[in-house]
Amino acid sequence: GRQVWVWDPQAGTPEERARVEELRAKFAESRLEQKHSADELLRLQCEGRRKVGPFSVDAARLPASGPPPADTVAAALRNAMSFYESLQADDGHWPGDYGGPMFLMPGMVITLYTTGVLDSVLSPQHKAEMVRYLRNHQNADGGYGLHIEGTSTMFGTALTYVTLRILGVGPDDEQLEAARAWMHARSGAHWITSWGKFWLAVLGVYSWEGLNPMPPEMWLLPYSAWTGIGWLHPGRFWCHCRMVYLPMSYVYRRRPTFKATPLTEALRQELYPMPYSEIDWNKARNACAKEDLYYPHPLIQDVLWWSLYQVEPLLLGSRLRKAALAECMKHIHYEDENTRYVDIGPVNKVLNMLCCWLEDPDSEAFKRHIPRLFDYLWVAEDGMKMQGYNGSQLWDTAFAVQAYASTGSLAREFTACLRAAHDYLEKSQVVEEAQQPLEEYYRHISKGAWPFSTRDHGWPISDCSSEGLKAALTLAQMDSKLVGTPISAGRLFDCVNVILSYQNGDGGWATYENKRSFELLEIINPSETFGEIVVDYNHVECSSACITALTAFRARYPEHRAEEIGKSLKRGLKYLKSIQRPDGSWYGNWGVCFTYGTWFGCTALAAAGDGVANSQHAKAACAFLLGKQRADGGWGESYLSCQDKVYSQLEGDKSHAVNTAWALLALLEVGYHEVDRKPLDAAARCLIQLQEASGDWPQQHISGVFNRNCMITYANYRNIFPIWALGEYRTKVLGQH
Ligand code: LAN
Repeated sequence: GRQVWVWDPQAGTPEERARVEELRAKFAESRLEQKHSADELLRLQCEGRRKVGPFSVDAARLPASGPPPADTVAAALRNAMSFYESLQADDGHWPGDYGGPMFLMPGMVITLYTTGVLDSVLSPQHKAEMVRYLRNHQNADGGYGLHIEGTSTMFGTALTYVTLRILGVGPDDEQLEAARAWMHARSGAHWITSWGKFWLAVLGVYSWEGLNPMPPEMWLLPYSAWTGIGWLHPGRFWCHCRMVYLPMSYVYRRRPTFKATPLTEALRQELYPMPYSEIDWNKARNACAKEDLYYPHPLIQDVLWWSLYQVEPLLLGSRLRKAALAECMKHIHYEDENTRYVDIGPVNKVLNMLCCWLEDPDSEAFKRHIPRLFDYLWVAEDGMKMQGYNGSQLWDTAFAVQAYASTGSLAREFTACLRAAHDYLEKSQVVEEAQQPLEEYYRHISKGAWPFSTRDHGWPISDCSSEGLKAALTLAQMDSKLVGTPISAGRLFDCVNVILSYQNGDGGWATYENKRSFELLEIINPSETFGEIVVDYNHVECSSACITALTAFRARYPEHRAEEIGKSLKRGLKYLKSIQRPDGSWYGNWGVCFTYGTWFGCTALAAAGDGVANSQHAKAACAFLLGKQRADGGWGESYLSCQDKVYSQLEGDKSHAVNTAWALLALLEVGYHEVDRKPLDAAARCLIQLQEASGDWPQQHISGVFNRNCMITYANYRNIFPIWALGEYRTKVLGQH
């Protein structure tokens, strides 16, 4: 599953290279209207791999109303599936763009610069592609967003600014002048969010005095809840939050001052409208541009940081400091080794690398980090970006399998593709626990789980395990001579064990671990731009995926842990119903947004036998969705839904293929076609109309989200979900099996 882009000067024919330039130029021209690359470079690379098709679909001849003819639906599906198969990698997964956030690459570039390895790690071509990317994603007002679709923020602007400067762009560059003007008009770069302050301090263009305390001594607190203070132990935080603040607090306590360079001297002048020496660092601690503020500090936080700030000088010189730093490094090395230096995400990846260097610049650990940086980089026609994870390999593969299988007899034409995907599933299941003792490192069990990306990464996740399990069970029902030998029962039992262990006391499921603390702890979230990062909360997606996986498993292995599974499902369903909103929808936490959440909600209802015929919950969900259907038969939801938590329609008259697919799937799950098939016919027609002649769907607005406020690209969704929805529509409504 590893995805690494390598520069090959000999690659491609002159015509192909001309096509690449054309794609790049097309993107650069359209960047202000269309901020997503369509991964066309990847598609270009895969041209010629297509085994069958293309199948012509004459969308123009679709009847204006009524159901799309069965042969048109079949042709659209064949076209889509044969196209998508051509993008599959040899090992069975689907590579794709997982970019979107704009605050990731700066951390990597700053780390490489301060550790002195920038030029030996990044080739001139890497740098050129990174610069291309950053240039392409500037907003019309000169600033940069938190993510590619976002309005300008200080976090995006100041970090992108310094990154471009490190990558060799001069201060007189027109784009940088505009970015500088944007910052200066808003008081200056010291109004950046706390994570931005951290990176600027590492680079030496912001003072450590201007940061709120991040004491690594937290790691020395007792963990036990009986002590009271144990509730504040970082081991209870959401793993992403814990894993980011671990290395950050290490660096913060060491307060390294890197050698000033002419560039850092220049940046001290460029970033602020006033002389550097006149900045009031104590005041800057809590300054945050209004454009960035999503989760303002509650008063109690300011009091807490103020008090800690007063004792900071004592801690800096204390004996505790040494013990705290040693404890942090112990956990950092553990994380590095257990993820084979991939690390849980893009933020702690580069932070851990920096810590290893601070500990010992010649260390083996630091060297081992370097090749794994490339796992996070991705090239598309908009340039090179740092992705939000080392890819979404397992997640996409598990969905793709279920999508293909939903097409009934058509799936049998794509068994080679399914076989390869099966192989990927088999190879990426986590079969060993992380290093023991798990409790000492606050790790949940992993044996039997599936990760989001690759086995090397290996962090277990509740819904990835569940989607992996469902995909494995789906394949086990097919002809093993065609799709490969099923994964052994023992390994599926291990997976079920993990899924059961994840269920929380209130019946819901969170992401990587159990919920270890209270929601109230969120009041110490200091990030300003991200919401709900401190605790591993329950989610409709995770809960629904676990419910449907356990249901599918029980149907296949009715004897295994029958009583436990029965109880778990009851509690799970009760929880899931309890979080349905009064309007019938569910709020989606990881996709845009109510259409995504409601699809998961409906899938879980259906697994329990709840449908429009017998369940108020299902009826309410359908009423919600139908109320949002658009004139073209589709759905189109804006990412603003995620941050505002209120349904927001996309502008324009074109619906979004991915939202439309989710809504259609949700309605089919709970059997709305038995009440009235017209809205479903219209949705299917809309999907066919949106499809391109190649079988692909266009990359429309961004579909993924995390922590309420930051968006992330799921390039594979535009293929997977329309196939899945049309597949279900074909079998359930048109009755073609
Ligand atoms: C992901 C990606 C996958 C995603 C799903 C499996 C889709 C979801 O159902 C559960 C949550 C999870 C695992 C998830 C959590 C947050 C992640 C890890 C990400 C969105 C990918 C990037 C993001 C991470 C937090 C980015 C770094 C930023 C921080 C605020 C630490």
